[in-house]
Amino acid sequence: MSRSPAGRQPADFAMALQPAVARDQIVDEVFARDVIAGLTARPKRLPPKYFYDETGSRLFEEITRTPEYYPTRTELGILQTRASEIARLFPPGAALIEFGSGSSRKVRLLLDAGRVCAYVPVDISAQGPKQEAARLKRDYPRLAVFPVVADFTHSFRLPRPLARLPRAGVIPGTTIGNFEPAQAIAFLRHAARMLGSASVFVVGVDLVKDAAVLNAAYNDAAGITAKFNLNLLYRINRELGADFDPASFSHQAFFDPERSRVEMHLVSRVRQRVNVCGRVIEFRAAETIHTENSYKYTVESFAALARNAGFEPIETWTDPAGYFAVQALRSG
Ligand code: SAH
Ligand code: AVI
Repeated sequence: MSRSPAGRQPADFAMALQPAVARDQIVDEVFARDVIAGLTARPKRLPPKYFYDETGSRLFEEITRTPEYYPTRTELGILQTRASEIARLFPPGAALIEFGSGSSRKVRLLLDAGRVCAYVPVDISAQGPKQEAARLKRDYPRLAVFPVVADFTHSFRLPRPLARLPRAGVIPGTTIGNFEPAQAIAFLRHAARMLGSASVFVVGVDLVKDAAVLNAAYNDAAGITAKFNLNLLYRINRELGADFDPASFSHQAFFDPERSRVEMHLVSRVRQRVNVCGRVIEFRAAETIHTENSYKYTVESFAALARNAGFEPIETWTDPAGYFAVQALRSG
């Protein structure tokens, strides 16, 4: 099995915090290395962070508008009613760091509460933070916005002016669910170090629910999630010169109640060979590439995970159906 230089499993599936890497290296060498490591592993897999090129980020936004994908509108509903309560937990004049900011849509509700003087959107996708920064500066003229394009599974530098400000953090969108639980703990510890002691971290957590609801959310009738999943193959072709035939793969997503996660896969419809970075990758018919896990927690199981990472849960808000939780944690 091909391993990354650090000897770790590929990318998000086994996060290890490493020195910061430059953006162009992420796109080229690290992407190629992670793809080869994932496609030569058994079973085959690819890290979900690579979904988010320009097309993938746009498709994710489309997913959030499908009737089946409840997490976004449910979390927005919680934030709409609880934003001022949540923001009251931030120290006045705080810098708010958002991990995986995407369109920065949800954070606006927290910014509206007026406690925060600086906002740091962090995202692996270059489009999100930079485009949104201009709009945010227009809509919040007194807010300092410092967009950061970085992979938050690695350590990265915070903008210098933040050194003097108290910090708070937010990771909405159940992005935390895309980590293995052990990696979620490692990520939370890393975030705690960046935020400083006794700081508040607000986490969006998708909750365990009826399998039919979960299966529908990741298999929308319009096929947007399928396009989002298959876009990974188009991206590998475009950026790494591979020759995947995306039409010969199909989207698969299902809830595994034992592991409490939705798994996404790309299933090879036929026996085939694909050339990737000078390697020939063989697929059996029906063999899959495991592209994403999306863990679903209970309020209690997530609180236990957070405690394991040195955080104390201080408040939890849920929607009336109990589909989603926003948990405020305080670092030790
Ligand atoms: N916060 C938004 C977006 C969630 S989608 C919302 O709640 O709707 C997940 C976001 O995390 C995407 O914008 C993706 O580009 C980003 N992301 C995923 N893995 C990442 C990583 N390893 N480092 C930085 N950003 C990442
Ligand atoms: C960003 N992440 C939390 C989404 C999720 O639900 O796991 C990504 C996604 N995958 C398929 N649909 C949405």
